[in-house]
Amino acid sequence: MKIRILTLNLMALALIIMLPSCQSEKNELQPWNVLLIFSDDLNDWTSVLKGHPQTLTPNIQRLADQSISFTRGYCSAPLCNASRTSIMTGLTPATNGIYDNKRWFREHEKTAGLVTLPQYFKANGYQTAGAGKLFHSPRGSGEVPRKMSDDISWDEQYIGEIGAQAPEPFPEQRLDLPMTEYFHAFFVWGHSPVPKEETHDLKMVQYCANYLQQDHEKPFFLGCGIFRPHLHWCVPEEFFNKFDLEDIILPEVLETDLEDLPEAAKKLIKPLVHGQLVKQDMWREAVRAYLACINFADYCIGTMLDALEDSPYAENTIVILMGDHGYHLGEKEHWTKFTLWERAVRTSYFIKVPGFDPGRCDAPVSLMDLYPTLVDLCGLPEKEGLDGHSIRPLLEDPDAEWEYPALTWFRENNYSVRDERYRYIHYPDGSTELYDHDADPHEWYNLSGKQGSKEITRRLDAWIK
Ligand SMILES: [Ca+2]
Ligand SMILES: [Ca+2]
Repeated sequence: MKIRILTLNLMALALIIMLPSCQSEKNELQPWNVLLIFSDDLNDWTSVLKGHPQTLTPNIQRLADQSISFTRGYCSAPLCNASRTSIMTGLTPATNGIYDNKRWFREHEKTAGLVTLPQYFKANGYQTAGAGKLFHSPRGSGEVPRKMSDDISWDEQYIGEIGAQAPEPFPEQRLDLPMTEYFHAFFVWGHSPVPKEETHDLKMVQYCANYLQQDHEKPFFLGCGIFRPHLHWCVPEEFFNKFDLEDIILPEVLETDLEDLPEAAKKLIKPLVHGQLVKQDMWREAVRAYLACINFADYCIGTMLDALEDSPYAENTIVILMGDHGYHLGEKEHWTKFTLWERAVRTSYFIKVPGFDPGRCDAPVSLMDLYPTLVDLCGLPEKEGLDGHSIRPLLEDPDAEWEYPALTWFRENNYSVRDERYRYIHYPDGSTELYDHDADPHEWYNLSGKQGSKEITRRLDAWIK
């Protein structure tokens, strides 16, 4: 009898040892669920990162108060498709070959069979549900609507009308610009004609809220892709009314900022948009419209957090909130994304893990690190071949040693390396920029070629090579 009990005890011990580490510590409510919230084109204009002094983001603050807030969270590409493909595949654009918004990874031989982050959870016992804009699949053609999704990644989906840019706005302002169709069609802001409950974003959030009210036999991975503050900047009037146009503070700029930029950098800038906005006295209006859309996204996030808190999954769900890249609103006379400066590649990035202490982490991390991090946290088998690194050590101790810089590509051969202090940028013609964030948080003064810069640029460049 004694021998049998001993054998049973040994078996139990062996089982405990065999369980993934996260299942034996921190929290008895495992396996954990995952709630991944994207906010499209959200830069660092949150109350946490203080990218703009007037931003109103009480719900993001509420989540941050329970999370590790990454003050240096960077995309691997400063545009939707390439960034999201990198996040979802755990690979850099240099590895997966997806640098732009046109190529869809499922349509290319080399990447068609990649297993995405949610797909990997699906293959390892999770139920996956995706709502709204999580992927950025190519534009639909003819009668085929744009889906912004990857069917194989999800057990169930709510696509809604997110890709349609709707609800159709009543634009107060539509810039009359002699420029490309793209900007003429997109650079629009104004009040949305429908009440907030009827907006596509909140309908999508409602789907997620309903999902959280259901009983789920398996642990789940729920993706919630909020479309704002992406253009058009059209949200219900109440969100605009929170910001007095006369009082809007413009981003800080240096008049001579472009003078020390290489030609390759200047080519990325859209001075036409900026020039017209200034000439037509619309810079403030545009900033207000972006702030209104962030506040609307924050409202959606709050609705999502309320739903989680009122659900049976409040205590055992990992919550991630991230933008997919940063955003310029006139800095360096540039608008939108598509550059390698801090403005376009830094985004808001928060991860809440049940039982982990909240805090701030200043280590440079990549959004691409999310894949290995979630696999690690949830005790899934290690996924071979990912480019990112699990940031679990930083979630457990935000001051932990972290050796990796954040790498970003824009098209092939434009790339940037960011460590805790410096940003280094390299263009295809060999020209470079270097900024010291300790002295120059706005990246106004290009140190490339200056005394002492060579060693720093060589060290940072080696990460790409
Ligand atoms: Ca985006
Ligand atoms: Ca400059």
